[in-house]
Amino acid sequence: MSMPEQIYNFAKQRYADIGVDVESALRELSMVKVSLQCWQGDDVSGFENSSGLTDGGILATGNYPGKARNAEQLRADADVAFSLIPGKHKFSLHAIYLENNGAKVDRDQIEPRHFQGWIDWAKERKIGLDFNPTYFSHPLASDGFTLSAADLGKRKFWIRHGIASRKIAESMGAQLGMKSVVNFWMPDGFKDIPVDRFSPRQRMADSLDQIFATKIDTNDETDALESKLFGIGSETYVVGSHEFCLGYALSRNKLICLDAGHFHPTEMIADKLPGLALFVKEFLLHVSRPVRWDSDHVVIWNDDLRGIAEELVRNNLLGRVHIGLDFFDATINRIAAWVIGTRSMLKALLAALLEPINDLRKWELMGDYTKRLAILEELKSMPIGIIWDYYCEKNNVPAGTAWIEEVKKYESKILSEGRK
Ligand code: RNT
Ligand code: ZN
Repeated sequence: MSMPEQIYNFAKQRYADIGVDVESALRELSMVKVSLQCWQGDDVSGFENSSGLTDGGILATGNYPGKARNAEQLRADADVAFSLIPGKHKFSLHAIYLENNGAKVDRDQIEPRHFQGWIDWAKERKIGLDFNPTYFSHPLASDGFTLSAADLGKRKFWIRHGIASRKIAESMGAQLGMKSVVNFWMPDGFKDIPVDRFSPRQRMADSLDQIFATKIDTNDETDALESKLFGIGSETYVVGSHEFCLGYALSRNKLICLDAGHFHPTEMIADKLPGLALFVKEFLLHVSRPVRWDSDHVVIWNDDLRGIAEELVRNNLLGRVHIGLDFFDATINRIAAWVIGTRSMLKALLAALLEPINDLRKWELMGDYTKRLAILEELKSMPIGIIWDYYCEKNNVPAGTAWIEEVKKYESKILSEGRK
């Protein structure tokens, strides 16, 4: 049943009463692209071999049935997710999601042709693609070092992987007419107390410099660096710490990628956005949900997410941010995970777009913190759900809870076809 016009008009009027133009908020929302992470679809396994996620300090837990085992299945699953999310978005691939008819291609040998299936798929759907070199789940990463490895042969292998990845993204960007963001996340680090915290960073910076020395068309490709506080097996020391990545990004004109799970538990990435906005041109976000640690739970519409969306909107940063999702939960339906996370991200942005920000700023400047707090609190119970449902309907995707049934139907179908 679609929503009666009066209901939407009533909600719209409630916002107009506090000076908010709903139609213009929806227009802005429709321009936002969220990059859905391919790795939620198969627990970061990829299609290189059957061993799946190994080393790298990250962990997918759970054994919910029906995970995608090949690119075709993963694309079919992503199609279902996209059909339940309003708007046109992007898909983020890791290098291990290559297609080569079962034959082994090592990481330093990957080429655009190994991703042509993905590019054709994206083109048909008018979505963009982002890319990630994979610096984990590989014998040459199993001792915990890649771009910062002391062994030169190993380091060179990973440098070649970085260059190959950028070329693939360049081809994606050119073919799709939409810039592809390459995110460099290296798990390199020590479990226990190192005596030399400097040399690995020097080596990593040098490796990155070599990777970025290759000329790539900046209309088609751009690069980001993702920092991390710790990982499983790198509890004491991570080469790519926040200071390292931020220093590198600022000095080399690269994007900084902020992952919501990569900081101390009470440290929010939301406040880093206005903190950095004066100094960096663009950001990449890995919107994730840490629970006690970097657990990569499915993103929900909680205060952390509200905060991120508010800072993006209030500081006019939507044109300077690439919003990527990063979670991988194998205990629930993986398509539902994408849908829940992406819809939550969009709802948080909608809520931020529906704030009477100019008035709020005015009251803050006048020192009227009472009014500021009162209005912020009242905003939470404004009829945003009605606006959201209207937006979904307008974009021909299920409003409210109706999408859940669609996922269930698809699940029964693929399980009955024998997917385990
Ligand atoms: C790991 C990083 C990284 C990965 C993906 C799979 O802690 O967040 O972004 O999650 O590259
Ligand atoms: Zn991340």
